[in-house]
Amino acid sequence: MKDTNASMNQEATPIRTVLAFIGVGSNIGNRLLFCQKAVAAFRANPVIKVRQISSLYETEPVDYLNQGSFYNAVIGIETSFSPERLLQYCQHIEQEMGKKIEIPKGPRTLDLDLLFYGERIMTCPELTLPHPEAVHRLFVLIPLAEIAPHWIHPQRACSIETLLQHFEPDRFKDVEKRFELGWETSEAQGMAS
Ligand code: PH2
Ligand code: MG
Ligand code: MG
Repeated sequence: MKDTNASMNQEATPIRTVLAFIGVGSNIGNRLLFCQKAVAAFRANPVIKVRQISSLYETEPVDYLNQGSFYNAVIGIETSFSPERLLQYCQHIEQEMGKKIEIPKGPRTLDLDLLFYGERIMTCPELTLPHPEAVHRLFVLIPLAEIAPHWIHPQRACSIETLLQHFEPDRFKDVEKRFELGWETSEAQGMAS
């Protein structure tokens, strides 16, 4: 009896998990399908629980302008992976989808950006948290505000909703909702453009 209790207690030891947000983007080929496959790959990993999924938006390219429009979404996941291990898993999914970057910030089949890992702040050659570009990108902030409007940016010490208020109204037209939640399931396939 004693032994049983001991092993039960061990099994019940909570594993510390963190809420992380990941930006999903695609602008080559079947963009909807690549984004769907990304969500499926996160769901397939036992160390990751997908908690939130934004709508899927069609967005005008930024930074490198001579490329097609993107499909972008943000997902919220809970995981016990370290940031480095989570980044590795994101890169693994990107490779599976045939990501090849010929031009920096240029076209890609699938891009997965680690935006926030809890409140973690870090700067390494491989990974900076929070993602330094997130606050400048409406294609990140708009979907993120949909699933986590009150999330506090640990460096700006203000919410996503508040960050959005700093953008000129006419910039919002570059981020257009294409698919409501449910896009991540294969039934949405018929709607692909
Ligand atoms: N990603 C880039 C460069 N430009 N523009 C939009 N709209 N969406 C993106 O995901 C994006 C971009 C490089 O990762
Ligand atoms: Mg990116
Ligand atoms: Mg990237």
